[in-house]
Amino acid sequence: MSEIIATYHIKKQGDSQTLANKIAIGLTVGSWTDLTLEDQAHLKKYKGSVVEAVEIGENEHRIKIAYPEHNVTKDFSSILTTVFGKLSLDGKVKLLDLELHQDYVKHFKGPAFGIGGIRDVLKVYERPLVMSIFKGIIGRDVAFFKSQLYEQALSVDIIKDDEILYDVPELPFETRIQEGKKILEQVKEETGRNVLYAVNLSGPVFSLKEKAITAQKLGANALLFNVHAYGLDALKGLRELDLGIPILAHPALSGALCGSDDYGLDYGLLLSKLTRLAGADLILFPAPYGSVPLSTEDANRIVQYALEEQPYKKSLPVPSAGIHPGLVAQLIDDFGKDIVINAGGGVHGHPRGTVAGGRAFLEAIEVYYGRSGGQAYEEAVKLWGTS
Ligand code: 1AE
Repeated sequence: MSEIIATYHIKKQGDSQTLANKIAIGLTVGSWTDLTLEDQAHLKKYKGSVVEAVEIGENEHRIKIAYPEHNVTKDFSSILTTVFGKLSLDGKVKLLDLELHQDYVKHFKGPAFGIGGIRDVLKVYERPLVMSIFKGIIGRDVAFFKSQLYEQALSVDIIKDDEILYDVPELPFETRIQEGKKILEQVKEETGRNVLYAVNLSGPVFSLKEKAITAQKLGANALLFNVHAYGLDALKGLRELDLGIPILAHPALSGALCGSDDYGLDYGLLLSKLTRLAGADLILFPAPYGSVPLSTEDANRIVQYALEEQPYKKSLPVPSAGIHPGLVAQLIDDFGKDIVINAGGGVHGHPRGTVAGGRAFLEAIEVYYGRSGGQAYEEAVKLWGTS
């Protein structure tokens, strides 16, 4: 019988084993000793069991529970409701990890492209990729959108919508895709480079599949998705459409779900392990030294889960938030070559504007690999420094 093993950190008065037994029984068969022998025999295979119950401090416990896999269905909502539904409301309990059996995991597709697929589209293999973000786009018109997209596309590999830009009358989703496609074709003609533009897939949850299909028909070549505002199963559903378009998972809202030491889920678990399984090709997360820093441990775990060997493809980790060219060396040192370096203000805030801002990141990568940089990088370092 395969099992889902959940690891918790719990701050609560009481003995670890008693707390663990209560969870194992309470979140599965409900009671055990009160059952008749006949019911026990029938319900044995549905009963959770304690794998570990350790007191790690005063009123502080690490508890691992194994849940029978057939108690849940093949979706995140059932897993999370079983292992952390009511329990998440029961005081200081943090879900640190979930171990899923390979027989179960095969019901989840994981990323469609993965690292290799994204690199094949862009034809960039030997360096980290560079992504930039639309900035100051709210309230703007199509002419502004086209001009900012064109400027970004001249130097970076991927451009993402601002995650707070939805399907608004000034800049409708369909217009952004159609006009964006033309700009990217123009850039391809002028520079020979392939560039991805991730349009923000937004709106009522039950319209998402239809909108994703429309996006594909209109020629979108990437989707941005605020997965944690919608839930992991929404991402899983989009991935299962097999549209042949990479999906970028934005971390918006995840601070509320993962930010506390005592409550919620581990950042690595939610943003990376589960989001990769759900089908994200790119996983955005706040870098440890940016404007909304995560801890180094959280960031490392996110990257580790995105890149570890699994029967499904790897996701590209995307350290973000407050990133500028002076941080490129640190990012590559810390997370390696298979990352996407992502910046908004660090591109558009360059003293000579957006095109030079994107170029400064590429020059910073050149400098990292021992080749000569250039004026744009030097200007960026003068402005932002190297830490
Ligand atoms: C953690 C996601 C980062 C993001 O979406 C964003 O907009 C960053 O902007 P900058 O680079 O901090 O200006």
